[in-house]
Amino acid sequence: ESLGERRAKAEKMFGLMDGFLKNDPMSLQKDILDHVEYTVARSRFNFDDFEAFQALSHSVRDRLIERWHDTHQHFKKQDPKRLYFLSLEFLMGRSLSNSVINLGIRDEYAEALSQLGFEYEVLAEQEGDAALGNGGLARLSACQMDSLATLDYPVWGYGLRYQYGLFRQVIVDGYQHEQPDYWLNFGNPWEIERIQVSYSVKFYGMVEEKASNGVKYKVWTPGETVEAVAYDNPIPGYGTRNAINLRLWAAKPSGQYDLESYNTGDYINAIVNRQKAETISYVLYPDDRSYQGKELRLKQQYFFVSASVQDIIRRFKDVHDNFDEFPDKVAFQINDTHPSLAIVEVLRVLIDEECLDWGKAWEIVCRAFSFTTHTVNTEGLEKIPVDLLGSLLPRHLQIMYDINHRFMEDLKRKIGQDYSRLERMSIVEEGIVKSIRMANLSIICSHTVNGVSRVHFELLKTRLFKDFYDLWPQKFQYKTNGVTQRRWIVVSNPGLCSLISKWLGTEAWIRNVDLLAGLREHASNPVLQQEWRMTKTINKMRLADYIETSTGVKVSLDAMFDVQVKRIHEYKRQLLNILGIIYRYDCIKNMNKSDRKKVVPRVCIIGGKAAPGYEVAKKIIKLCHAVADKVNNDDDVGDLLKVVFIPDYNVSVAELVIPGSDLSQHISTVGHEASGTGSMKFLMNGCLLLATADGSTVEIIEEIGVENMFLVGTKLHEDPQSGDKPAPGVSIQFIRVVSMVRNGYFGFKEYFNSLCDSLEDDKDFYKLGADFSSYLEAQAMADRVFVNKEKWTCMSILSTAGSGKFSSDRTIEEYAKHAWGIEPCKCPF
Ligand code: T68
Repeated sequence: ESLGERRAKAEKMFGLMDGFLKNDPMSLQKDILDHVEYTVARSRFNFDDFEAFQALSHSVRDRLIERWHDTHQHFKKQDPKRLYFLSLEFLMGRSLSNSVINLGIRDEYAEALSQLGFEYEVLAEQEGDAALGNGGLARLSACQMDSLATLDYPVWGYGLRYQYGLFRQVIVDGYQHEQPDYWLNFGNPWEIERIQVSYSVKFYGMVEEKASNGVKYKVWTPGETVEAVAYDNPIPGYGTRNAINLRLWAAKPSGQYDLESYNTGDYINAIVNRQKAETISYVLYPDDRSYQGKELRLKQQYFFVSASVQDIIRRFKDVHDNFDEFPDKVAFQINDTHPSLAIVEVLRVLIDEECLDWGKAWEIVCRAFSFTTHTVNTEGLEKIPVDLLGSLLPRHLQIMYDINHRFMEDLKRKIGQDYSRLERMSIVEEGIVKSIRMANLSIICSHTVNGVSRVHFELLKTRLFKDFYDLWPQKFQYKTNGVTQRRWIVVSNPGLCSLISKWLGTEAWIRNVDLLAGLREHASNPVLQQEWRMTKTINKMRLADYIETSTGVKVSLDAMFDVQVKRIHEYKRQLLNILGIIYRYDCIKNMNKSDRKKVVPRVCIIGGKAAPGYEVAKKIIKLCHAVADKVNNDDDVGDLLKVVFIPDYNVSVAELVIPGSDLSQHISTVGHEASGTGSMKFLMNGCLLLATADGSTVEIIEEIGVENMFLVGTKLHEDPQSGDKPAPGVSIQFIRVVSMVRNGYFGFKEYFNSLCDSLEDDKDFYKLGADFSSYLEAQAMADRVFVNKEKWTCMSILSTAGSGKFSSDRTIEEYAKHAWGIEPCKCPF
C-alpha cells in the first residue's frame, strides 16, 4: 500500500464521521480538563476562573474548527459564487456565548462546568471584547457576518487585526481620558494564526513604462515591502453546520532581506527598523466620521486590500484558468469607501500582472463590486490627497486618473459641456489640496450603490449623489439595516428568549424572526404581561448592580430606566437629552410636596465614547457628569431623578444595558442619521422608543405604529421643507435651562461657555432649540404612559412583536438577491 492509498483509505474512514468531538457533558468535561492541562498548562486540580474560561474557549474553538473545515471543504467542492465582505472594522464583542449558542451546546457546557464546580455565567464574564471598530458601521458588519453564516451563504469576511482596538474610556473628574485597548494581552482563543498564509504588500517606489513587441506596459518597482499574515476567526451559523471565516491581516516585517542595510554593519538598527512594519496594523483610528488624510490610515487601507485581493485571486486561480468567469464566481462588498482601493487593486492586478487589456479588466471589475455608503453628509466623504497617493501608491494613482479620464470623456458625450456638473462628478477634486474622491470612484466602478435605510436612499438620490443617480438610477438601491436577534435577544436576554419561545410555542423565530409577530395576539393577555414585566425587572436588577459597581450610584428599580447609549456626536443630540434632564430637575425643585408625589421616578442613563480630538463631544460628557453630580447629591430629589454616565460603553456593556432599559432615546436631528441600529436592538428587547423620525426610525414607526412609541417632532414627509425653514422660535423653557448651564449652576462656567454659545438662535445648527418643546412633550407622554402598567407592557410587547423586519437576516437576503447574486451553500450535517 502506498502512502497515497493509505491516506485515501483514512480519508474515507474518518470523512464519514460527523466530526470527532462529542458534545455530551462527560466528553465536554474531559475536553475542558485536557485543555486546562495541555493548552493552558495548569494542573487539572488547580486552576482559576480565568484559566477555566481559557480551557472552555479552546474546547469550543475545537468544535468551531470542525465545522469550519467541513464548510470550506463543501464550498470547495461546490465552487459556488462567493461573497468577499471587505470592511476595515468589525465590532465582534465577546465570542463565547455567541458560539455555544450558535453551536447549540450551551446547556451541555453549563452542565459540564457545573459538575466541575464552575458556573458558566461567571466564566463568560471573564472574556474581554474584541473591539476592532468604532460604532454602528462596525457592529453592523458583525451582525451581518452572523446572518451570512446562519443563512449558509458562501462568504469570507476580510479585515485588519489591530493590536489595539477602540480606546478604553476612563472618566476622571467627569472628563474622558483615552487608554489603549491592548486586547491581545490575555490571548485570543478565537483566532487561528496562519503563518503559512502570508502575502507581500508593496508601497512607495516608482512606475516605469516599458514596451515589448510594440506593446506598452507599466512596471511598478516598490520601495517598501511588508508581510501580511492571516489570522482566521471562525463564525458559526445558528442551527446549521456552516461556519464561515473572518480573515484578519496582521503586518509583519518582510522575510525578503534588505541586503543593503545588513551590509552596512548596523545589524541592530536594521532589525529595529524592519520591526516598524508592524505599526501598520497596530491601532484602529478612533474617529467615526471625520476624515483626515493621514498616511498611516492609507497604508492600513491598502495593506488590508492588497493582502485580501491576493488571497481572493489565488483562490480563484486554484480552480479557474480564465478571468471571464471571475464575476460569476466572485462578488466584492465594500463597506463604505474605506476598502475602495480594492477596486483599483483588482484592476492593477488584472492589467499589470494578468496582462488583460483595459476593456476586459474594466468590465470584470464593474461586474464584481457592490458598495454601501453609511453617511449622509458630503463633508463625511473620504478624500485622499493626490500627493499622498502618488507617493505611497504611484501605480494606483495612475489607474485612478485613467478611470477618471475615460469616465469624463464618456460623461461629456452624455451630458455635454455642463462643467460644474462634470467637476462635481469627477474622481479628482481640484482645490488647494488636490484629492481623490473615494465615493465617486466607488460609485463609478460598482454595479450597485446601497443606502442603509429608505430615507437615506432618498437623501442619496436627491442630495449626496444626485448627479450620479440622474445618470445611473438603476445602480441605486437601499437595504434597511438590521441586527442579529441571536446576539441581541438570545445571547443577551435569555429570560426574554425563553418567554418568547414559550408563548410562540417554538424556537423557530431564532432563525425566522418574522414569527415574532405572533406575539401581537397576546399583547393584552395579563398572564403574558405579568411574565413580561417580571423578565424586565430581573434585567433591571442586573443593570442596577452594574450601575452601582461602575459608577457608585444606587438606583431604584421602580424608576423608569431611560437610556441613550451610542457614540457622542452633536447630531445625535445627547445635549438635548441633558437639557431635558435639567428641565426635569428644575421642575422637581420647584414643585410642592403633593405634586412631587405624582412625579414618575427616572434613572437617566447616558453612555458613549467621544472621538479623542472631538472637543465639543468631550464637553458634552463633562456636562453630563456635572449635572449628575448636582442631581445625585441632592437629597431633596432622592430617587425621583438619578443621572448616570456609564463609562466605556462597548458591545458587552450594551448586552447588559439594552435588556434592562424601559425607554431609549434616538433623537438625532432629522436628516442626519443614515440609519441607526441601536434602536433596533432596543425594539427587539421590548424597550419603548423616544425618537425623531430620522433614518430607520421612519420604517420602525411603520412596523409598530406611531402610537406605540414617543415621536419627537414631525415626520420628515409632513414637513418636507424642514431643512430650509428658519427654526421656530425657541421656548422659554429652553432659554431657562441653557442659562442655568451658562450661569454656572452646575459649575465649570467657563468650560461650558462655548457649548452654550453653540445653542444661540443663529448658531443652533442641530436645532435643539426648535425641537425642545416637542422633546419635552414626548417625555411627558412617556411619564403618563409609564404609570399605566398594562398600557406600557402592551406597547413593549408590540415593540418586540414588530421588530421582525429589523433582523440582519432580512438585510442579508436582500443583498444576496439584489446586489451580490449569491445562493446558499449548505454544508450537510
Ligand atoms: C453609521 N456610520 C451611521 N461610521 O452613522 C449609522 N465612519 O446611521 C448607521 O446605522 C451605521 O453606520 C450602519 O449603517 C458609522 O458608524 C463609522 O463608524 C465610521 C468609521 C470610520 C470612518 C467613517
